[in-house]
Amino acid sequence: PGDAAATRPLAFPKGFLWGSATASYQVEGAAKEDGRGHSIWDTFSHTQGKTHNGDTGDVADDYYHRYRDDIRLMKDLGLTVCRFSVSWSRIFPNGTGSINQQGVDFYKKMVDAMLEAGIQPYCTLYHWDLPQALQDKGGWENRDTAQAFADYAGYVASKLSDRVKHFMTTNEIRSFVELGYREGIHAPGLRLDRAKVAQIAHHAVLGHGLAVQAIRAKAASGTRVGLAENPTVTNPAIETPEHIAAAHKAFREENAMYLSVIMEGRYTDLYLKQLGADAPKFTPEELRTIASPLDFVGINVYAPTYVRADAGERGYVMITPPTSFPKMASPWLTVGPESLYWAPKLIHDLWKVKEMYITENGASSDDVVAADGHVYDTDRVMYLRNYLTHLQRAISQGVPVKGYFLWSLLDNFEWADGYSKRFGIVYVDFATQKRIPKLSSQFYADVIRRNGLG
Ligand code: PNW
Repeated sequence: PGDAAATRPLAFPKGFLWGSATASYQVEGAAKEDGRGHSIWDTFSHTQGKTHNGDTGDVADDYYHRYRDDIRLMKDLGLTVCRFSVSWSRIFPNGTGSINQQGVDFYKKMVDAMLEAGIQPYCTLYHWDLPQALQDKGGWENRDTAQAFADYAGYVASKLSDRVKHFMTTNEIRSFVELGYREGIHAPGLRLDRAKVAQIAHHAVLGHGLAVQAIRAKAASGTRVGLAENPTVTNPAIETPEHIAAAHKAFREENAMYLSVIMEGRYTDLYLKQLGADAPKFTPEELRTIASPLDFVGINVYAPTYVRADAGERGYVMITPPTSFPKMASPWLTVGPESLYWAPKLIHDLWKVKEMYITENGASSDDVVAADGHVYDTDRVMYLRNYLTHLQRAISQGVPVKGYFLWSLLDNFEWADGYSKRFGIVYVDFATQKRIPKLSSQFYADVIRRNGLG
């Protein structure tokens, strides 16, 4: 493979990192084993009516026991990186205080298995499974949770940074704040007003910033720190200068409570004006903490939004797509492959970020096992090929994306959708735990082998 796109069409740069992503509660199972404490997702999934079919993560992919086999699957596909998350309540069963050594040992062993397979681990510290003991004290409504998170993050980094070089503080602050505390469709299942939600979002970005500082204080030198956020991706309706300018404005404003304040250390004027008396309470020092410098920015990219230029104060308006807009199996997952061009491109243009990763991208499909025992997920292959084509376009224009983590290797516990929505490139028969690589596994292995699409 050549150095960039120059030699072959649709080639990725030499050394580009190809991986997959998972999260503790979605794959591990072993919910009651080895001293793990309760998390808000245990509570939520065991509350009647909260998840599809009453599904829970009690067993999930049983990754806790099967990780060696699953890491072998990754190796066979040619993955060189893997993103996983640590379950906070395996380490601190009560959120703070006493440590559960068995939890620490599990992640050490699991990471060592990755390293032995030639796979570099990327560790997320918070992928939504808050210890229930902290929710009992208000969860992210309570500012103390931000400090508790930093203490936990620093502790994990001190224990794993001899073998893990990359840490992400949080996964998708936007999702856990809005789905968990505003819409009530994820744990802890609350429906709070916008003033409370704004304050919760502030505590969460503050937790991120405090965790960045704690990791830097406690981890081995050379440790790299970032996050995995899912910004609203504001694609220009058409790629003309006026709509592209609108897309830049929209990206900052639509992400004002999350990525923008993290990158800029200030809430945008329009955001504060729009919230008025409902704006979060904050100090200048908190804003500096929130904007602690990062070594990399990870973004999870799925559904698009579209914007057009407008003469009003904001300079843009969001477009509601027609009902005929193409979707994957999850109703929210509209297909907009150019999102994988515009998301990193807009971030690079706005904030001059030097290192980025696509920390998630993938699709749900109504997978079926065919009579011959295979799974032919041609829609997922189409989705991935098109999104990756746009990622290649961004990289070939100098946007510094260093790696791509496909969500996900295995079908897993898809939160409120339980096991009804499959995102894996490997099919899981949940009754037997049998793994069947889908057509998309062959596609991905081929992309990795050729380091490109052409
Ligand atoms: C991400 N939405 O979640 C999460 O990081 C994963 O844990 C999850 O399994 C994956 O994407 C697939 O859903 C999202 O409603 C959940 O827009 C919901 C939305 C976006 C991302």
